[in-house]
Amino acid sequence: MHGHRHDPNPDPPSPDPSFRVLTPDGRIHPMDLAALQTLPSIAVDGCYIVSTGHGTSGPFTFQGARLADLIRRCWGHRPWAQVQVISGDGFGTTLGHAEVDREARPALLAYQVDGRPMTRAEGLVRLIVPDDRDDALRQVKWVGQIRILAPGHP
Ligand SMILES: Nc1nc2c(c(=O)[nH]1)N[C@H]1C(S)=C(S)[C@@H](COP(=O)(O)O)O[C@H]1N2
Ligand SMILES: [Mo]
Repeated sequence: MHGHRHDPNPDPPSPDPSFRVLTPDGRIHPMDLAALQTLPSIAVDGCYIVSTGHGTSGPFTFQGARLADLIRRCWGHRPWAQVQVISGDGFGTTLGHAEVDREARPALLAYQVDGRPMTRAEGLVRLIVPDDRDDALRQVKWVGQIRILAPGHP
């Protein structure tokens, strides 16, 4: 997994928006758009994609499932420490409870933008960390794998 690419990749790694969730017990939970859409849907407005190298876009209203709800669906209420969200092109980020469990403007897995379905080229399914301002480093397009790490994981 690599961090910042100053030239963000414009090309989806594959046409299929399905992804997998890996839980600390070693299980793999396949997820597709239909499964994600069975979770409660929330909309977060006033989101910007910020990058020093190539400007800012937005504001956007992103809509999708809370990452917290997806974690709960796959891992219940068992403890976890961090969650890695990695795309098919190797871009990724690590989140903790601060971004995931907040009541207002939590991290979400977006499948709509400005009230219409997001295209694959726009990042479907796209991680949105709504108030992150650090060069779009956490706005992971084309989520491919979500890895839940237990407390004490190295
Ligand atoms: N999968 C993936 N997501 C990514 C990137 C990338 O290269 N691959 N680049 C990031 C960076 S640096 C920026 S600025 C934004 C650009 O988002 P946009 O292509 O929607 O403008 O995507 C972010 N998410
Ligand atoms: Mo960027």
